[in-house]
Amino acid sequence: RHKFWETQPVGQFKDLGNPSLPEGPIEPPTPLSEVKQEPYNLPGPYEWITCDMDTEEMCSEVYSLLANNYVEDDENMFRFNYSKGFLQWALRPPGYYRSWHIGVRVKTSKKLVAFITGVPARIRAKDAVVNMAEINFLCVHKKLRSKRLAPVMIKEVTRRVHLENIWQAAYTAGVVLPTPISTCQYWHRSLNPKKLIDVGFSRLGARMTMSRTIKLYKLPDSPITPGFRKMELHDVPAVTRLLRGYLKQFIVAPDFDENDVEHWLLPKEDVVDSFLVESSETHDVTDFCSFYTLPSTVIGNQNYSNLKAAYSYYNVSTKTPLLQLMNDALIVAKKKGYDVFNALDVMENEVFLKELKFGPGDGQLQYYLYNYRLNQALGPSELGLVLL
Ligand code: NHW
Ligand code: EN5
Repeated sequence: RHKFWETQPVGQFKDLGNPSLPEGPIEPPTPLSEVKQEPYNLPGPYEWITCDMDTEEMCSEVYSLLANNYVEDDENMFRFNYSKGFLQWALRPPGYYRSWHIGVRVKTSKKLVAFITGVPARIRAKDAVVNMAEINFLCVHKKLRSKRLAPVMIKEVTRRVHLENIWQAAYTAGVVLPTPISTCQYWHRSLNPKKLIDVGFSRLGARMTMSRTIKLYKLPDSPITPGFRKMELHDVPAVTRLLRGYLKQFIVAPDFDENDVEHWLLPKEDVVDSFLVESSETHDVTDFCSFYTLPSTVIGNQNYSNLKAAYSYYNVSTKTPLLQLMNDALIVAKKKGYDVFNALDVMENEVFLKELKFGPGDGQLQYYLYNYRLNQALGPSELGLVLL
């Protein structure tokens, strides 16, 4: 069934629920001198390139490939439209390797036709903090699908990760492969219900009129919680402490230090938004919430071409109830012009989803580890990791 994935060091379906297999690395590292020194062979017309995401030209080429060929929903109505600024942010975290930003071009025309990336991350699984690659943005041009290019892309990124002496990876996908560590559900909270219905993202509920629907999703003009404000550079140490303390409870979670928090959570316009609650008495940071911006192209609509979506990222509540904190996140997202606020059922998100009028989407997200076995699948609430 999975001619490629059956050859890879990942949990196999036949081994599901076999407790005799040890947790941890599936295969040991090999000496670096034994890692293949040359790139894998591509079909004749194509060549590998390393993408320099510092340059505007390269960023634009990658942006266009993804905008036209990346992930769509199951009815092909929407396609992710990651912005250039988002791609630069996602691909250049602390300690990133340029060699992990991999493109495939047509030799003759130089046209970019495929892409895959990795970025380094420390991820804790149970008690072990493991150096991993987070793999994302795997994309093959629509006209080159089903030619088994994806396995070559995956083997090449694996080789380049190995060359940095890293032997594990984490990735998510909408499709089921051997074998998920967890299956998560997407939930959606309408902020601009009229537009969402007009573009076919959502439907008018049974026994609902447009005006009742608009009223149902109405939100206040500004956040409710006293001391709720945008995160600033000087907050990095306090947010790092808060987040590290919070993420300890999950079975799989990133191990963020201050550099990571500065990169991944300091607000960046139209890329990532972060807010915190500062106590008026102690000036302590007691609560934190964040979301990233990922618009989608609306594929065949007369009236609209884009959907502006916020995706729940990392949230921590110690004093403000999570429900109230996330309601404030919805309020600021609405105020900033987002059409919809999306979230997965990871971490403690279950406690606010239904209450804050999120509804389940038609999409799921599977989480995977490469070359690392966990003995049983995790519930979404045991996951403390959000990939972009
Ligand atoms: S998930 C988003 C993936 N991208 C898209 O869905 C964009 C639209 N689709 C495409 O561009 C986030 C193509 O359909 C792609 C497949 C390129 C997806 N992950 O070339 P063939 C990520 O980026 C397997 C992994 O003929 P294609 C995460 C499939 O099961 N494998 O197909 C990426 C089959 O193998 P099998 C996937 O449609 C994680 C083989 O590819 C997959 O022309 C990557 C068919 O290849 C997916 N999303 O191209 C893994 N989709 O065994 C990283 C299909 O079943 C692993 N396949 O025969 C770790 C590496 C690092 C390790 C370091 C130690
Ligand atoms: C790796 N970083 O299917 C990412 N999205 O539900 C790659 N559905 O937006 C993996 N089909 O349910 C990506 N509206 C996997 C996800 C791929 C994209 C995807 C789903 C997630 C989605 C929308 C639109 C469906 C359009 C028709 C959806 C219903 C919203 C409704 C709002 C009101 C309350 C009930 C729900």
